[in-house]
Amino acid sequence: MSSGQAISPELRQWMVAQLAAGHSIPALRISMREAGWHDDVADAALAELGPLAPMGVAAAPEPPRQMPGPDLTDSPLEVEADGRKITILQTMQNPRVVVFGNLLTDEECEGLIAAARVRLARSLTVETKTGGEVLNVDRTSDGMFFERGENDIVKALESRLAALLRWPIEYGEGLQILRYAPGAQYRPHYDYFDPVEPGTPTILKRGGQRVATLVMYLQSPERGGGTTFPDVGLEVAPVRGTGVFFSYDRPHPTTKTLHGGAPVLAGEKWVATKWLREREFK
Ligand code: PD2
Ligand code: ZN
Repeated sequence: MSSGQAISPELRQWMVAQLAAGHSIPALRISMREAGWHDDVADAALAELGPLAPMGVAAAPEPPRQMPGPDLTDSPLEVEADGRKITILQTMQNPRVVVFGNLLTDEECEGLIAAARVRLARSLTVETKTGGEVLNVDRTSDGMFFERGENDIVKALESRLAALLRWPIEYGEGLQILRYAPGAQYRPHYDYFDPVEPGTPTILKRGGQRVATLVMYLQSPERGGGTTFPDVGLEVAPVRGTGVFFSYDRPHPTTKTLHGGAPVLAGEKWVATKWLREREFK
């Protein structure tokens, strides 16, 4: 191809999603041009989609075969990961949610907070319209990211989570730390990247979709700050050392993984979030 831009599976998936959402082919071409795709790539991709294009609705993206998550066959009360006994406090099938206890020691929580505190900035989220990062009015916490394996606590925690969730360390994003002051919240959202947004194919080039989230509580607020799942009326209490895991086998609201951080009413809430991707996140 003269432009050197390849038609990736993600680009194809995004195009199918656009058509499924009722966008016309000319509208698709305009969106692709705005997202930086050359016209010859757009035309080649549309031609390749060919007879599929008019029946985009039927061509829904396939869910990945394997999903991260703990081995809960025989309903254990605890699961061992890297020699640590992690307790299973609560599970839900749809959405897939598991609440873990004894996930981190108090020292690990304090160490992560101390290392993150000096690097906090008002949180950015990935902007799916362009693939860049923007200030998000829906999230009023402060945040930062650790590199994968950046320090000993991060390394130990990542190894533990890989064992617990049976997902390679290399498929995880760097740990995100968020601090919520009183009044701060994270309005309900999905953690996957919306397939209909034009910036999504660019984001997905690095590691594919997000397929699961683990929110770990490093410091409990005095009141408020639960993690909510509005579709099912679930609220997980933000207790230090525990965490809530949820997975989504497709980037779609049918996963019921809409979730938010309720406003902190008193005290400060600190969390660490680990997002897991479909493939290696380099
Ligand atoms: O801090 C939370 O409870 C929370 C809620 C929703 C964190 C996230 N989402 C996240 O980091 O994606
Ligand atoms: Zn989230």
